[in-house]
Amino acid sequence: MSVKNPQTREWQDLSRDHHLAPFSDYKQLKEKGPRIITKAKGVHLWDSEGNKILDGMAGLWCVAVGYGREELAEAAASQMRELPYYNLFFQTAHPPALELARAITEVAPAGMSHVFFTGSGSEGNDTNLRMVRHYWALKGKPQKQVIIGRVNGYHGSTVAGAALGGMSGMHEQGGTLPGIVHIAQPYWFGEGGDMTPDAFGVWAAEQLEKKILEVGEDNVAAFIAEPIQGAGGVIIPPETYWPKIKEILAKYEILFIADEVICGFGRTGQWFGTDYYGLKPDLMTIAKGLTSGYIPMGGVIVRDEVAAVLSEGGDFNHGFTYSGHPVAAAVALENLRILRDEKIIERVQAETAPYLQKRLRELNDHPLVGEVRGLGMLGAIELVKDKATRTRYESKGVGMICRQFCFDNGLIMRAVGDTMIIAPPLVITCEEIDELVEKARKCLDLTLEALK
Ligand code: PXG
Repeated sequence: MSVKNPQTREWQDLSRDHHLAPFSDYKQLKEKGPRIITKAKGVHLWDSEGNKILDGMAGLWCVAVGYGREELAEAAASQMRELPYYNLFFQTAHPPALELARAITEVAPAGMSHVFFTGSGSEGNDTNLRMVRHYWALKGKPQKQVIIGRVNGYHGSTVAGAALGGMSGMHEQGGTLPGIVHIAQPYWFGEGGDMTPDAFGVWAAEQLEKKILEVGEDNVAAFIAEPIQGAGGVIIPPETYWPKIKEILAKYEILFIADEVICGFGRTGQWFGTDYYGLKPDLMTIAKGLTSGYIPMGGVIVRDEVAAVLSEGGDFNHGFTYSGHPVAAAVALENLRILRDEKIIERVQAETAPYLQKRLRELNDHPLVGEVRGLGMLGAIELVKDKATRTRYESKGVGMICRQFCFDNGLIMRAVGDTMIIAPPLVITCEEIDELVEKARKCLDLTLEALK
């Protein structure tokens, strides 16, 4: 790649010589060098070559309130001056973490009034794994160990996160653990075959019951799922799926962990994905939108019945140096204040999400598009060779071609295989949505042209 700014080359050399990047094709990265992002404001990024890019992914699904919010910088700076660090271990605490715990439970579903803090979503899911097993041990059922996840679910990149998730590429690289099993995902477009979406939704949900019976209810600790799978490709389950899962969960004595890392804090137009679907989780994993990504923080929101058992249980031998970090907590508190006071989630629900969904669906008429689906501030565009039969192009990598065109034309859209996905900042305006959809159409045109 030729560069205009000599500093770009310097940074790319640093990348090649000193940096091991997360989730990247190392060979390709070495050859091409990374794009260097240098600043951001609102929903736009700038790279070191001076290109302005609309960030259709809110960073990695996290920058809910948009870039460049002074209040968040101020919250961090003033907390650093007051108390830059202390921990929550061994019978100590500090005001930001405690006040944040209360603020989170004020927006969480009723009956979930305790929070365990972590540094990330992955650590949140590690916490879940240990917490549910500890819970059942305290209840006198230590054999309840197995956790049921889903194929193509994403729960993070620590060993427990990778193992709970259903990404084969991660399992193959040391990401498995005993006592974790997976069931089918509710991905109608890719896997529904001849079934109607509704019939497929019921079928996919029934796999949970089948698995509980196969493993034995006495051995199952929990089921973990994202209300809408994000990293798996914005997979919005058929309408029959969650009601059927709810029915099954009510029948068996197992805990339900809703991984709200992507859906939480407004992405669906409700505070949590479980609010949108009317689910009743026992534990909810949170991260990303909690701080709008300005600083790392995650956690687990815990239902009162579970918290009550834990609180009688003596030591819980688990926690992180940065659990509830005061600076992160101060930023999260301010971020929640912004979400609440500026009625950002209300605006998503009433105005911008309906507009985004309407405009995105206009892309259905494009010859390359097999399906447009979306909900709230989430969207997916399936790229296909044949719409009617949902047939993909044989040559893999149509998504990557499209993604490159997007990048080169000032739009960040992610490719999951041949599925293009978006999750813009929640503060995106209708005019910016127009910009997003127009750029997306242009890149679909360029992709189609390149395939000819
Ligand atoms: N659960 C879910 C549902 C996630 O989406 C995690 C847990 C892990 O969170 P941390 O903070 O440990 O990364 C995630 C993270 C992608 C992508 O390419 C998605 C995530 C992370 C990185 C890349 O879509 N999700």
